[in-house]
Amino acid sequence: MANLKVYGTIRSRANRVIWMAKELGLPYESISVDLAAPRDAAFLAVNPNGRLPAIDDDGFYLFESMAINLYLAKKHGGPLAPRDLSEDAKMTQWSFWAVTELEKPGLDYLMHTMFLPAEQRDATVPGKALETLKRPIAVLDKALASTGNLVGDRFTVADLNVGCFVAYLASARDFLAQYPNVGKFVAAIVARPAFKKAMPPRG
Ligand SMILES: N[C@@H](CCC(=O)N[C@@H](CS)C(=O)NCC(=O)O)C(=O)O
Repeated sequence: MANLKVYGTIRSRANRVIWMAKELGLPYESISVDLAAPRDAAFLAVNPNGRLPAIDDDGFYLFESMAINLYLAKKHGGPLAPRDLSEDAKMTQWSFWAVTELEKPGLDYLMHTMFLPAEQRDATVPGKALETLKRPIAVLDKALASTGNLVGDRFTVADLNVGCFVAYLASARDFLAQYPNVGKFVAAIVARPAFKKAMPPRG
């Protein structure tokens, strides 16, 4: 049995953590949690918020997807992990930034273009979400200009933690065309074998 238990499946924000585990080649056990049902005590001991994802890493409990991915990168090392304190700080910066700047408009876009049943979608939401995304995506475009990655010249947990919020923009072709570095970043991410295994198919 794997020592790493990931609460949540690819149909939740746990897909970011599953993507990370696959990038690192880590064996893990995926534990499905029914979000419509009352949470059981065993899961609440791991994440008292009752939200997904959370991990039980051989008795070490952690919640918040960005924190989990930073922890797994640093624990297992390799190219995805920071090499020094300044890389660590930048990876943390981009992870906080992604949640603050991208998550709300990103989810609005995703829900109303792909995930909600067609009859529940509001056709005005995706356009407003892309409007809100213009400012942070322009920042991202500039940050990617020199190496195509956010920290150093390699794919790291910073790219993964930001990439999980921008991969859905692959369908917003006209929008992405205005941000060529982000366009290349998204294309590279969705082509990664670990990403393909971890993410549910998108329209
Ligand atoms: N900031 C948290 C968000 C977690 C979150 O809201 N997860 C959703 C699933 S994608 C959830 O558990 N929703 C059920 C609920 O809020 O009760 C993270 O990134 O881990």
